[in-house]
Amino acid sequence: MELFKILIFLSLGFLLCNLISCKKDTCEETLCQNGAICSSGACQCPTGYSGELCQIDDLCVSQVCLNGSTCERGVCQCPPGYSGVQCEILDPCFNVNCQNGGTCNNGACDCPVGYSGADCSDRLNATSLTITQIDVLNFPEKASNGVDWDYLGDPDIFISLTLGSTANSSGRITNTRYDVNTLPLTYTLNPTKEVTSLNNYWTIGLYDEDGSSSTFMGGIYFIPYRSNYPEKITVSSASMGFEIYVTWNF
Ligand SMILES: [Ca+2]
Repeated sequence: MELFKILIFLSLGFLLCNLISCKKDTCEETLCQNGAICSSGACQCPTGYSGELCQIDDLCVSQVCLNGSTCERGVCQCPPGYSGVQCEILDPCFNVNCQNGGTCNNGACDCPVGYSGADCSDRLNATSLTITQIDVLNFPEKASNGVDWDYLGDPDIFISLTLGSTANSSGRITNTRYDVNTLPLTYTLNPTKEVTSLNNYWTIGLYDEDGSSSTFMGGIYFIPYRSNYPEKITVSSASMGFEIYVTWNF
């Protein structure tokens, strides 16, 4: 019974083979390239290719490709880091890995403030900062007793900065801006103010200039150095706000 089944299978196979043609294909062993079609054992090359297997890219015959690049349709395919018609240009920043937000410029790292070294991996410690500008973002509309700062008009504002957690008008660092009612108020410091003791409290205070005396409008204490070296330090409370523009000194 089993033998009979095998015979049936073999017969069917022979029949199918004759119907479809089991003649050896002369193209079976021919590995035409670049999309060429094999006909009677010969590769029929598409336009622009030649050679027995159509392996020759005609546009690449006279094209020189350097630095391990390969030619395709007359164009050099450059390896990473290379460019140019012949891949002759090496990007000086290829494989240059600048750390901590540094950027590569012609092969060298430009480091952000607070970092140095060839790859910006060296952390620097600031010894001081220099305040160049202070923007007053907001100030109390009225005094704590609900009265306007000045009987006539708006307050005449100057800024103080003192070491410690208490404001003092003796630490005045700006001129007075009179009758101020528009925000923000920009004070350019001339001279600039250098601040050391970067891990201690400093207090920025606002005063209303009133002739021989001045009225304290409010103040906020803060620690200049936290964990990075920003271009401006923002200090704010519910009723006051400052943006302090600084440069860090190392
Ligand atoms: Ca005043």
